[in-house]
Amino acid sequence: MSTPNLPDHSRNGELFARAQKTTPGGVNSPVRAFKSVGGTPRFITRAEGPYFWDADGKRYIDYIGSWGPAIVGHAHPEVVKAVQDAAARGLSFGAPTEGEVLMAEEICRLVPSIEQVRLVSSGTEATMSALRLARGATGRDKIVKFEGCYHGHADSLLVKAGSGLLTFGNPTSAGVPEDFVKHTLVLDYNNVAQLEDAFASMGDTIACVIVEPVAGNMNLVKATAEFLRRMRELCTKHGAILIFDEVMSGFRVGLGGAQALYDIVPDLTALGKVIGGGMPVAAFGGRADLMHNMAPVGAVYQAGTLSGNPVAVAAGMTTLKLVQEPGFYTRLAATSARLVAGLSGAAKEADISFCADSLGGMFGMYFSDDIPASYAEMMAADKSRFNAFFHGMLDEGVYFAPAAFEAGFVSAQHSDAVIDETIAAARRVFAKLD
Ligand code: KE4
Repeated sequence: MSTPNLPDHSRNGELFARAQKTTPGGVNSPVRAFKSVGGTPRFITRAEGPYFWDADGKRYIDYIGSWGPAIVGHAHPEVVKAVQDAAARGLSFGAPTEGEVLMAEEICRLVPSIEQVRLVSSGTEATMSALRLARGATGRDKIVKFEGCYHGHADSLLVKAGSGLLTFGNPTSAGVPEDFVKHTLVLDYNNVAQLEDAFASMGDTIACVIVEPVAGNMNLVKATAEFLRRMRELCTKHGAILIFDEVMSGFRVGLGGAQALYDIVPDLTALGKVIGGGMPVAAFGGRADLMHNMAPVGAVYQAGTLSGNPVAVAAGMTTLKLVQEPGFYTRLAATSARLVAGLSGAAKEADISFCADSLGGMFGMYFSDDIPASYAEMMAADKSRFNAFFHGMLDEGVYFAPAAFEAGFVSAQHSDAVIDETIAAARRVFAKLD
């Protein structure tokens, strides 16, 4: 079992020590630092299909897939070729390209609620811009989000964020002035009564509600159909904008995202991850009448040097082509279901309190008796047991998210044999868990 927090003289350990001299925590995104699980982060040297290899040459079955983008598998030859061909024509122009038009048309075709779309470079930019648009279009200041949901690191959204900050047990980021969050109302996920109370008391001052329709940043927690239906009704009644943050669920839980599964039409949608195929592409879009508020047409400003970057768009477009192959999502859902059933069976054999859930190509694992339906239920899960399981599986060459509060992801390259190898490893690890 890898021993967290002891001196690590591996190549990973050397790189981690070196990295911390020049970069806070040695990482460029906090969750990568293994703070929540302890131990040494693995520095990845290359990846292919369902695998990646660390600086010590060890191979892992990868269940984060870059936190969602690697849905067709790492280094897919068609995606790599598209990137190489695009790069050979120049990396970035700061001027419009046909590729951006094709991508915008494809997104509008695949997500019918999106009539107009703006490409950006990260999920944070997408949600931050959607919020500004909602406030600009309504002239209202208040926004509603839900505890445990994470929408990126824009100031007004770093309030009880679910990913990263939750991992650090710090529900509100330092450096965010009280003024910046006084308009942000944080409610409980899946709590219909609370949502109704909020709208009853201040509905006509609410600019928007932003929600992960399938939450993946407090582990996987699915919204109830009633929660989303009622949210839609209340937003419509009070003239508030409904924003679905599908940065993670978009093209992950199904081709049309969570909005297609739940049959709910949001006013705006944020996308990311899969639409970049591993390169920096994200987007926000929705009703044309709302999007016409965006500069240069309207008064809501947003911009980006690398927005719609041609090389990144080439990776995203090729990925969007590949996920439309017949049966892609049926197979992906069957893969995560096979994993979830196998893990649950292995835990049961070892008499471990554990359950798991999946939706499309994403899954959640919980060291608790029941699948959580809220942030509070998720927080009650046994984190220390998750951490021991995480390290046991890491030793076995299986890489799950390095935090109990994250969802996991499979790819089209996670074959039954790869899943079965994972289950066999889990059986050995569960048997050793105290
Ligand atoms: P980025 O700015 O990281 O591209 O996207 C922010 C974001 C927005 N909305 C949702 C629903 C998200 O899941 C994310 C980012 N997700 C995390 C995974 N928990 C990214 C991993 C990280 O922070 O390093």
